[in-house]
Amino acid sequence: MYNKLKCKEAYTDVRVPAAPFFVRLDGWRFHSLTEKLKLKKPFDRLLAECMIEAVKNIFRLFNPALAYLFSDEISILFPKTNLFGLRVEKIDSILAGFTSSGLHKALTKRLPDRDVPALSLDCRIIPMKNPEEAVNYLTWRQSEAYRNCYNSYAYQALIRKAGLTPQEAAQRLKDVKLSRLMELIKRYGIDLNLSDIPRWHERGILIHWETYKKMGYDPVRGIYMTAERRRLKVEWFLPSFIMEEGRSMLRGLLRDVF
Ligand SMILES: Nc1nc2c(ncn2[C@@H]2O[C@H](COP(=O)(O)OP(=O)(O)O)[C@@H](O)[C@H]2O)c(=O)[nH]1
Ligand SMILES: [Mg+2]
Repeated sequence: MYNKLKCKEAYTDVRVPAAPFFVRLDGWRFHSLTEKLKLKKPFDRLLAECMIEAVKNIFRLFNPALAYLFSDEISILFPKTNLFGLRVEKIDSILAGFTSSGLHKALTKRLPDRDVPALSLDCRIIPMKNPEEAVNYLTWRQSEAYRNCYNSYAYQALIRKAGLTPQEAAQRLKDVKLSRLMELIKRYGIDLNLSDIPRWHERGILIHWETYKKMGYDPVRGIYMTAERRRLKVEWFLPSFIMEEGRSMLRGLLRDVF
């Protein structure tokens, strides 16, 4: 009888065909979460810093190669690995769990006077064939970051400066092209020029390992030596991944991943 029930665990053996792969996490109903927490609109650095904190914990636990984030989404690239036997249910649920609890912990620490509600991110897996596909994936997500950025500024401009209700503003921005979003922002004059929009609002944030040399005392040999160490680097000022500078930066970071 119990064996029959075991067979009903129909998805246990669904596996990612092969690593490397990205996982992409997205905040569930973060519109309402950010409203409840009264975060700054359209961007609050505190949220980005807390997302980074949650991602750093994933690096410490599971050693991915790099992560890219903007708004409430995070893409994390795992190199050749046998993480959880590549089982989809395990990877999705455990990564979503750690990221959600890590973000909750970070927000609670940074906002001690606010009751941070329970929160969750969803999680999906995107297998990668080669470095070029990974570069294209990141370029695609960065194009979403651009879109999200201009959409958010235009939305705020329509509400604050043009007097539209949130519903009217959302309706007005449906299926609007990037160039039109920029026009709207200029027309309704947000308080800064387009060129003053902080880079990370527009292009997102990248987290990756970097190696550095550290001088240390070797007590066995009784001498000072330089040792190679690695640490996490957070890039808040990214180039565009469409341009050569951005693409060669990504190719460099992906060199040992495939
Ligand atoms: N106030 C504020 N809200 C943010 C920030 N980053 C993301 N959000 C909110 O999170 C939402 C994320 O978009 P999406 O995933 O499409 O919507 P969701 O279904 O509500 O999670 C945005 O629409 C914003 O409302 C931020 O820095 N500040
Ligand atoms: Mg979301």
